[in-house]
Amino acid sequence: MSDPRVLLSCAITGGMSVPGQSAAIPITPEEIVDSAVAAHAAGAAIVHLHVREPETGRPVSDLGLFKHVMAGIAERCDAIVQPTTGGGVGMTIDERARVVAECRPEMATFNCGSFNFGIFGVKPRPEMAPWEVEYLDGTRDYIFRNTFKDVYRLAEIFREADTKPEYEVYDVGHIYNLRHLADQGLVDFPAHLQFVLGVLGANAATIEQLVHMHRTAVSLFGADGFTWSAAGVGYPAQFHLAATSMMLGGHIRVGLEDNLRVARDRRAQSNAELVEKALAIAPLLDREPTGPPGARELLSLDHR
Ligand code: KMH
Ligand code: ZN
Repeated sequence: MSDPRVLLSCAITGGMSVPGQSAAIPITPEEIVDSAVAAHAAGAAIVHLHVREPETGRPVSDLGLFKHVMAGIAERCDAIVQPTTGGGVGMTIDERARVVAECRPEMATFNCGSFNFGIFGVKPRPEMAPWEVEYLDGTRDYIFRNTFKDVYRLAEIFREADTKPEYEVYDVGHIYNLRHLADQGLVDFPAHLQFVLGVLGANAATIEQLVHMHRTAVSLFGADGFTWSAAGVGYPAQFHLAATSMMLGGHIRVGLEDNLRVARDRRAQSNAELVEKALAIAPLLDREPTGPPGARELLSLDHR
């Protein structure tokens, strides 16, 4: 029998959505801290973080905001705090990874390849400011850049900081990119992979594609070479992939970064609500939600 423990990561606010999409999206540092602490209380072991300009809600990578939010969460709970290195349009990899170099978090995201990232299909709403509508439409021409030069450099920064990468793979080719990095001696094992499915520009959020990507990873790293989690973008993908992942022995990610609905006809009021729904499925599948201490053990983070 495989380990029944399942760890949940909650992606609290995101770096692609805009505030007018949902009033539930936390914006200010205080809102982000409160939402992360509540997600932890609901059962999240990891909180995955972006930060936003407090006045407008525009996604930014401001180091001061990251420090403020990370310290605020650490004061109130023991969740694994996982900042993004996704950055924003036009930023260099060193700028994107400054939070890793300066704050040396236990974990941070490590994106494994370049691809289109389109959210221009989101309908403009009356709540959106003009910049938000422009921002969404601007993703018609947006490439999420993670070149080989970028990822080689990123690997160096993570090693120097002793930060564990969560390898974000959005498509099958990204898993081969990761194998390439491993062949260069740039990956420490066991690695932790996040299969992020459902972004327009990468792989679809279907059960078949999740199974295919998981199998590909097993063929490249061996079943003991990695731990993994699945993040479905959109509704009902978020919960369908969570259930599939739990059946296959994986971990799960939910949160307002990836999905704004808790039921077909109901928008989520909070991250905690999404966490509660996903974890309610766990016992039905003989999986036991584990908090930060168990997650640190599963991810070999306890040496720090
Ligand atoms: N900024 C997005 C294109 C992550 O959190 O590492 C994706 C992103 C992923 O930022
Ligand atoms: Zn993210």
